Amino acid sequence: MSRAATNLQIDSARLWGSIHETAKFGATAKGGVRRLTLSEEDRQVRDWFRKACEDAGLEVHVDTLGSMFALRKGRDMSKPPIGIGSHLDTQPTGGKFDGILGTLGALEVIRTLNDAGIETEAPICIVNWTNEEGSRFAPAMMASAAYVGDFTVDDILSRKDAEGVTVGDALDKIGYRGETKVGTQKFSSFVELHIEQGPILEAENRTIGVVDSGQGVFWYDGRIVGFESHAGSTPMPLRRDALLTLSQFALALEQIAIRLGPNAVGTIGEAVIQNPSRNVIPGEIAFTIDCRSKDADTLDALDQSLRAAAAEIAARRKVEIAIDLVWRKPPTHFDPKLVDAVEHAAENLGYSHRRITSGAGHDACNLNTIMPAAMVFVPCKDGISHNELEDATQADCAAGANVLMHTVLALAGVAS
Ligand code: HGY
Ligand code: MN
Ligand code: MN
Repeated sequence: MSRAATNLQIDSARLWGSIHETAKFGATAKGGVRRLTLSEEDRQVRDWFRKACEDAGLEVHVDTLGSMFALRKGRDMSKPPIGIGSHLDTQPTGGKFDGILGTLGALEVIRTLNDAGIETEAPICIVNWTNEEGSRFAPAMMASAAYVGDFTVDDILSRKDAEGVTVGDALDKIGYRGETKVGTQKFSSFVELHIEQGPILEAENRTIGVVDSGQGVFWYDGRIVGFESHAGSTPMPLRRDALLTLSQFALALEQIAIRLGPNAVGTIGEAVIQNPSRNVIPGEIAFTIDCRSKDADTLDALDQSLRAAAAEIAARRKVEIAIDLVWRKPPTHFDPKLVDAVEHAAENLGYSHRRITSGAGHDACNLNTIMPAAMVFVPCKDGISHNELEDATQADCAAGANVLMHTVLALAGVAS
């Protein structure tokens, strides 16, 4: 590799500026970002991103699920591109870095290669994957899951949000139902830069996480059917209270995850009483369950244990508890050669680093089922994410983008 390429560093101030410029799309009073997928705020950041890519000389195309692909030509266009990128949608209480760092870090890599006049052998393609978060429409990592064939495009287009709006309608509303068939854009490999969203790198004072694996994820939709009745005149022993049932199940889930830990977590993130009223005993509740482990057997044990707990509580309380598995993502083991390439880049750049498992799911986890994929992590403050307090340092973001860039240069090859 030429000396110029070997010593190449991204423009830290430009990356930091882009991160904070795009944070205005969906900015919240607490300093976070609320940019639900396919919302007006998502449209605004997508338009910004498209223009920034076009200004960087990239060819942008959009697929039928709204994922955006920005291609930088290589000397040898017969080679499939290296894919880089992440997502621009956020959680309702999201931050400035989750997903955004990986997408804008990828843009910064391209901007830096342009400034240096470096041409790569293979092309490079940035991706903004639609609906990584899975908050408005389930499942998470939705578009990359369809891209790898885990779901059909029609199934995904028909998914509805809490207001009954379909993915297809939401895409049309913001003008991002693209022409390109999902899966058209091929890659030789995919590398994603992301904040760790956990406390390990910061606690160990490491700059780079070389991600070699990712937790598996089970998502469930739950429904409890008890019996509405008068809050005043119904004696406690006669009640079939859906909310108290859920409370008992939630505590049981917590105990199951603790018992099966330390590589097991369980969360009930949504619970909606149907027809709520202050003086009616809740008769019906819809809720969600998110279970994770890096170990497949532990995931299965979580599944069996929570189902057994639900059955026991339902019998004791004379209610029905239905639990449907709506998404099953096995644990990820990233491509060893690609993981080595990330590690070599971090080593050569002189950054402290360590191998790490991702607690969060990522689009790279889906891509890894059909091509070599890997991830680069950087620390986030106090390990906080999916919270408006999410924060990271400019130096760490730049370090992550430098590792991404040098990993890509190693994979793509430098023509000039
Ligand atoms: O749920 C996840 O792990 C990701 O943040 N969507
Ligand atoms: Mn993310
Ligand atoms: Mn996230």
